[in-house]
Amino acid sequence: MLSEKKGLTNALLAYNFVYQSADRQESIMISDKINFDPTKLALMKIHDWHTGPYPARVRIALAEKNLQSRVQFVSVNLYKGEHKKAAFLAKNYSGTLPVLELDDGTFIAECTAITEYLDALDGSTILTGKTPREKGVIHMMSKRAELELLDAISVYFHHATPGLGPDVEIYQNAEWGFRQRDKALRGMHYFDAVLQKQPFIAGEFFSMADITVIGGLIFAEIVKLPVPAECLALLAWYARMEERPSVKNRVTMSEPNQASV
Ligand SMILES: N[C@@H](CCC(=O)N[C@@H](CS)C(=O)NCC(=O)O)C(=O)O
Repeated sequence: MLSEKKGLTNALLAYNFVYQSADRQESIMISDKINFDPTKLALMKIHDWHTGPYPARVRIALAEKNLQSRVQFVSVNLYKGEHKKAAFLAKNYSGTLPVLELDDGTFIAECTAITEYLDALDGSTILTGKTPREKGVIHMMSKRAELELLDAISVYFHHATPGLGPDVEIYQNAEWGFRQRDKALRGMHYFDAVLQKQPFIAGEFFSMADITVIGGLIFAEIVKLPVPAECLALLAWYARMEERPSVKNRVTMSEPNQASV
C-alpha cells in the first residue's frame, strides 16, 4: 500500500516535471522568436516540382511561415524521371520530392519533416503545435491524412492511371491502384465527418494537418477524383482553404521554365 502510494507520488512528480518542462520549452521558444531575424537565415534550397501535390505542402508551409524569400527552388522534372536518377537518389534515397537542402549539406526529405523544420526555425510552431497535446493531435491527423487520402491517391495515380508516363512507371498494378482510389474516397468521408464537428482538421486552428489534406485534394483534382457531393463540410472547408494566399499562390511562388503540366 505504502509503495503503491509512493509510486503514485513519483508518477505525479514525473508528470509535473514533464508539464513544467513543456511550459519552459514554450517560454524558451517565445523568447527565441523575439530574436528571430529571417534575413540572417542562410539560403535554403528546395528540390521540387511546381505542380506536385507533395511539393505544394511545403510551398504552403513556407508561405504560412513567411519564409519564401529564404528559399531557392530547384526544379526536378518528375515527368522526365529526374527524381529516379543517381544524382537525385543521393539526396533522397526514396526518390521523391520535395527535399530541403540546408547550407551545411543536410538533406531533409518527407513533407512532415520539412514542415517541422521550417516551423521550428522562428521558435513559434504555429503549424505543428505548441503544447504536447497539440503536437500529438496534429501529428496524428497529418499522418492519417497521408494514409487515408494523399498517399492512397498517389498509389492510384501511379498504378491505375498513366501516372508519370511509361518511362517512369516501370511497374503498375491497376487493381492495387483502384483499391487505393476507393480507400481515398472513404478517407474523404472520414475528413468530412471530422469537419462537421470542428473548423480545422486537427481542431480549432489551421495546422500541418490541414496542409496534408489540402495536398490530398490537390492530387484528387489532378487525377479527376472529385470529392463526393454529399461531403458538404469537406467541400466548404476546402473552399475556405483555397482562399488562403499560401494555397492560392503556391504554384506561382516559383515556376520553372519547363512547360507546365
Ligand atoms: N512521403 C513523401 C512522398 C513524396 C512524394 O510522393 N512526392 C511525389 C511528388 S508529388 C513524388 O516524388 N512522386 C514521384 C514518384 O513517386 O515517382 C513525402 O511526404 O514527402
